[in-house]
Amino acid sequence: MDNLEQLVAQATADFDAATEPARLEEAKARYLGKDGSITVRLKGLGKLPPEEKKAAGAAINVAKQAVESALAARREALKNAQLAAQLASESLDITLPGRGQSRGALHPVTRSLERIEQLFRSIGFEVADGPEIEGDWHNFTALNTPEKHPARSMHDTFYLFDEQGKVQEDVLLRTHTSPVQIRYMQAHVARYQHLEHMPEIRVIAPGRVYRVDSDATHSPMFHQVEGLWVGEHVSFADLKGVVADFLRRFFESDDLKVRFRPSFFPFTEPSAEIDVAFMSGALEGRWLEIAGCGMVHPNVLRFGGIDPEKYTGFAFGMGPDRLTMLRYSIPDLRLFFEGDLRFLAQFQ
Ligand code: 2U9
Repeated sequence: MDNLEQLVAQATADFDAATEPARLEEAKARYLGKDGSITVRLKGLGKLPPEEKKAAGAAINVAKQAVESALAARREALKNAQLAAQLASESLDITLPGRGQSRGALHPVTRSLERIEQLFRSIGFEVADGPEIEGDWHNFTALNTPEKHPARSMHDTFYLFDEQGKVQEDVLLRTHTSPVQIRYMQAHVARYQHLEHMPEIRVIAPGRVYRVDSDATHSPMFHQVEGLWVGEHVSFADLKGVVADFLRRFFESDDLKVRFRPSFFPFTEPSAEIDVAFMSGALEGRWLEIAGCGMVHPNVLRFGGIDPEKYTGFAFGMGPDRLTMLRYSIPDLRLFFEGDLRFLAQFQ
């Protein structure tokens, strides 16, 4: 390849044919490397007669510069092509729709509890709460539950262990929310006992309660809402009116049938179970047990610091878990407490 112009053209063609940097460097070596054709020519200058050296050297250097700039241009082109390929493969399509933010929702039992609280607040009740770890006195004694009552046994109630791992006989997980009302009565009396006419007590106590029990309709932890109304002339008729009105509003059913069936609880006398019957829907015409109630037992009023000769009161208790099951036709109570989003997401 004597002709330098040809050599430059060939080098440029070789460089352009290299599609990867490694191939390009190999091509470079053939021209500019230790034994490359440009280098060999420069080395050969020494053998030329002095009068030819200058012109030949200048011509080779022009060719060398042309090869070097062709090489630099190709290096730049390969680098740009590689960057373009990388950008294309790593690019984000910002026109894709986003994955969206899924919305949380309240637990169905929480929705029922909020609804119950709102309905009772609307007729002048306060909402109270208290500890879930209770003492034997507040949970049982003050509620007129006899010493040997089965509810007090380890079979029915969760007792707490002390630091030595021994069962503490008087520390337990509350089995109902009634201790809240006992505490409420005591605080109310302490606040108003100097008055000739103590203001009425109207309070509901919603919250978690615990019993040793587990099947499709019983969970070891469940919810209760208990209500208490104490005043100078509170009667069973008031109890029937408040409870029936609440149930009709809760189930949004004006023609809901409500009946009171005589029963027994240690903390109320007389006592009744409350049944409802829907006039439409899947459960139409069937009586369902839904709550319990009664006039507060004089002993319980006394434990709360209230004179049963002067005051009477009614109380009721219901299970919002069960009310929620009925409202949404849910067959198994345990679904509420397993945290399965496929179940919970249905109540948005
Ligand atoms: C005080 C005095 C009396 C609350 C009452 C019931 C009847 C009752 C059940 C309903 C469904 C428990 O969750 S459940 O299984 N409750 O039948 N509860 S009277 O009586 C009280 C409460 C507090 C100071």
